[in-house]
Order: sequence, then structure tokens, then C-alpha cells
Amino acid sequence: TMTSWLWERMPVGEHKAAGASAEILYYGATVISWKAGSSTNPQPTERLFVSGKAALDGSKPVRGGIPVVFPAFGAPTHPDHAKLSQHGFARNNVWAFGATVMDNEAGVSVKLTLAPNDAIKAQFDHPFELEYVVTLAEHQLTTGLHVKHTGLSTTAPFEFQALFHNYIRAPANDVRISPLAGVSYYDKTEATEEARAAPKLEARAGVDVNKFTDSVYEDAGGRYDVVWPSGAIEVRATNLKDVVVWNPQQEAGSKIGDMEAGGWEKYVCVEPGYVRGFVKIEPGQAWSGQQVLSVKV
Ligand code: TA6
Repeated sequence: TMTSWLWERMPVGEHKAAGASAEILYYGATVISWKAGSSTNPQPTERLFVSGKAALDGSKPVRGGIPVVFPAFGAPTHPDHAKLSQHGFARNNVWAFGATVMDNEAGVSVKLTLAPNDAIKAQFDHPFELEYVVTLAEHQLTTGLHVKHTGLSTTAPFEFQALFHNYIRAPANDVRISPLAGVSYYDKTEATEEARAAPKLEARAGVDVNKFTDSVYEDAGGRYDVVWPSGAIEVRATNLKDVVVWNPQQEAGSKIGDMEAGGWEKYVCVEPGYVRGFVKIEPGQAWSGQQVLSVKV
């Protein structure tokens, strides 16, 4: 039936050289599994966290994996985004399979597409097409979002934000994220709107998430090491100037309905994006943002 096709999972495929694998849900084009080894620990293991209480039937955005955030990050702030839901519509719509872009010893790459449907048009009435390319190599996963303004030259430009909401599997109380020292951020855990908007300067060489953390770093450099005693993942971003570090700990995690008990101890979100300000795109123009996740240990 249509529903089962829409929800079916599409394994990106076993990478021939090393048994790495990834799995993408058409719903939200959400990567829900990425198994890979490293040169030091070649046995492929799961690198992403998906809550045991996550909905995988398309009933709500997946609590984990790599949700795609577009065209707005968080609660919408742009006047043209007033009808959008939190984190936009890319993560709660069903994408279509576009093409297998590559399938060889270097890796497997697939493209998914999303074009406006009635539900999207009702909240964001602009002509666009999204292409999302996910590439699996031996120790790396790449995700790239391509935004095209498909309108005629007489149509209006539109503005958007974009972010990859990576739930990286790691012991939250032992992980450190660097280099962020000297980078300006705002702290969404502050109690008042005024305090949340106040810029802070990161003083720590390695950022920890031992307490409830929800930090939006601006112009953060584009390369981040997520390190813990037994592992390391590198995040490299292109055209995504900002990065969000989030872990709710029990304080906020216990209030998240689809968060498994203690789930907050098992991941850190390190989310490259363009979320401070907006990208403006004119008719006929295209924009793309990409990340490479590499297993270092
Ligand atoms: O990326 C961090 C964040 O914006 C947090 O504020 C928290 O809301 C998280 O995203 C999860 O949002 P969600 O809508 O998926 O519950």
C-alpha cells in the first residue's frame, strides 16, 4: 500500500570494502543508522543514537539519527516562517527516492528529493526543490542538502535556515567538543528571553555537556572533534557557518515524550547549520550545505 511504501526504510547499502552501512527513512530523509569502524577499530558499530521510544512510522519526527532541519531552526522567527513548525517541514515530510549517485569501492551515494506538497505550500508558499545526498564510505558518512529556487525570474526570493541535527552516539558525561574556545554563542538554557539572547564567549578548550546544554555557536569554524575516552568522531561542515551543541540531561530529557529513560546519557547533538541569520535565495539560484562525519577512533 502507499503507506507502507512511504514508510519503508531504504538501506543505503552495505559498503563493499568494510561492511559499513547506513539506513535512511524516507520520512524526513532521516538517517536512522550509520554503522562504521575506524582504522584502529575496524568492526563496524552504530555511530548514531535513536531513542527506543522514537516514532519510525512517520507519525512524528524521529527522536534521533540525523533529522534534516529546513527552512527554519527551532521556533520560527522570520516573518515569512510564521506558519512553520519547530525545525521546519523537511524532517516531517516523506521524501522521494531520486537516484543512486554512486556505487563503487569508494562508496555508496543516494539522492532523495522533496518538492512542495499541499501541506508544505500551506505553510511555506515558495517554488523550491530540495535534494539530499547521503554518501557512505568506509569510515565516513556525508550528507549534503541542495536547495533550488525553481521559480521564474518574476517570483520573490525566499529566506531559510538549514541544519543537520546529528544525534552522535557517545557517553554524554565523558564527551568533549572542540575547538570552540573563543567562539560566540547564545545559551538557550537561560531562564529569560533576554538572557537567552545575550551573547557569551566560549572559554573552554573542550566543551562538555555534563549539565543541560543548548548552545548555538556562530561562525564556529566548520570542523569539530567529538571525543570521549574510547572514541572520536570528526564533523566537517561546508557552507554551514554555525554549530549547535545540545544535550538535555535529565533536567530537560525527562520531559521529552519520546526520549527513552536515560537516553540523554547516550548521545550528544553536534549540529552544523546556517542558523544565525538567514540564507536568501533568488529565483533560479541554488544553495548547498554539506557535512562529513568521520570515525577517527
Ligand atoms: O538543536 C537543539 C534544539 O533546538 C533544542 O532546543 C531542542 O528543542 C532540540 O533541538 C530538539 O528539538 P525537537 O523539536 O526535536 O524536540
